[in-house]
Amino acid sequence: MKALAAIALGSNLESRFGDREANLEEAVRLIRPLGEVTAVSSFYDTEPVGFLDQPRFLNAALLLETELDPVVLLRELLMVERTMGRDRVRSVAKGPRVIDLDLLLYVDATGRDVVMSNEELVLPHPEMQGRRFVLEPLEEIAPGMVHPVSGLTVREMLDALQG
Ligand code: PH2
Ligand code: MG
Ligand code: MG
Repeated sequence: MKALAAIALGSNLESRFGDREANLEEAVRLIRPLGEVTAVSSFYDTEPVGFLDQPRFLNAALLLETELDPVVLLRELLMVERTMGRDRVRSVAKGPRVIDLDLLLYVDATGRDVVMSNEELVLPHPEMQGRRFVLEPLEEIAPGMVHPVSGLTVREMLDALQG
């Protein structure tokens, strides 16, 4: 058994690859060598959340079976962001970006849900349960995946948001 990672994707700027859709497609292409991409959600056009004065996002989620441990996987995802031209040094926090890749959930090769927190990585992603733009795409491909702290499934977390 390999580990299973749930990853969120977002884009709200054009890049040398093209529009937001082209950016998500390029990111999926660059993630493929990190393991086996077993599902990719539809792309969702979403209202910016948090920092409102920025273009609308295109959001998606994917599932990756991988042999990389969570921190190594995170570093690879950040490398994909950089390869695609994301500049974290000069950008506004939560502001416009060519590509954002967030590691949401990680189930290790023995089936254990990873819960961890250090300066490099927090798992599960601390904001996932409050974000419709994360839960809606993830629900499409992994409705029964469980948040190991709350015990809620992705579908239940989404239902709790629509309240
Ligand atoms: N990402 C943010 C802040 N706000 N809003 C939407 N709709 N989609 C995002 O991916 C997003 C956001 C910071 O990562
Ligand atoms: Mg993010
Ligand atoms: Mg991010």
